[in-house]
Amino acid sequence: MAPAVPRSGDAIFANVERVNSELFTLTYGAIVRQLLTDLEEVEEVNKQLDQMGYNIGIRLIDEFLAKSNVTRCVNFRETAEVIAKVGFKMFLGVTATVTNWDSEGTSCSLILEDNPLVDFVELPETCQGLYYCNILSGVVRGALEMVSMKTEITWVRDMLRGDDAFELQVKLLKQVPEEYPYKDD
Ligand code: MYR
Repeated sequence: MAPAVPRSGDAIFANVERVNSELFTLTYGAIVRQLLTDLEEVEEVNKQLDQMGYNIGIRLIDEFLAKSNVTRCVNFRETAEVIAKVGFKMFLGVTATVTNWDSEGTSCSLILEDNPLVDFVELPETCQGLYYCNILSGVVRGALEMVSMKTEITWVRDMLRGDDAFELQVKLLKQVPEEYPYKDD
């Protein structure tokens, strides 16, 4: 039966967004499940998810730069804020908090209190070593490599392992200066 009061456009869009996000979450879950079946070893699945993320990240950076209008960051601190507030929002629908900076400003943590990838997810005993969200670390690593930053990314906290948040440590290993493509003669 049709609703007596038509839903407003906003409500319909919110609903479409929710359904898209659920579909995305469930699709990711199906991919992880398939990898577990095919690869058998949890360590191999972790590697594969990271590699898939990396492959996505090296392509996603173009879309990110085009859509966000973000210009060159002055330092790694600014880059981390851009990833947390603009990148995560754009592709995951949530923002992260940047914290735990080292004194050189080359290592920090991105904290996610809310992570749509893990809605409906519970890890069975046999998957305790799984980094379920490893695709995210791969995406960030790939995207940063495309803007000349080599990074090492590690999960420090994981809610699926009983922690109170997701914490990704991002370490800048090397920043390759970009070469100016033309020479003045
Ligand atoms: C620059 O200094 O060139 C700007 C660098 C901005 C890098 C932003 C990378 C965005 C990564 C998005 C990750 C999304 C994960 C879901």
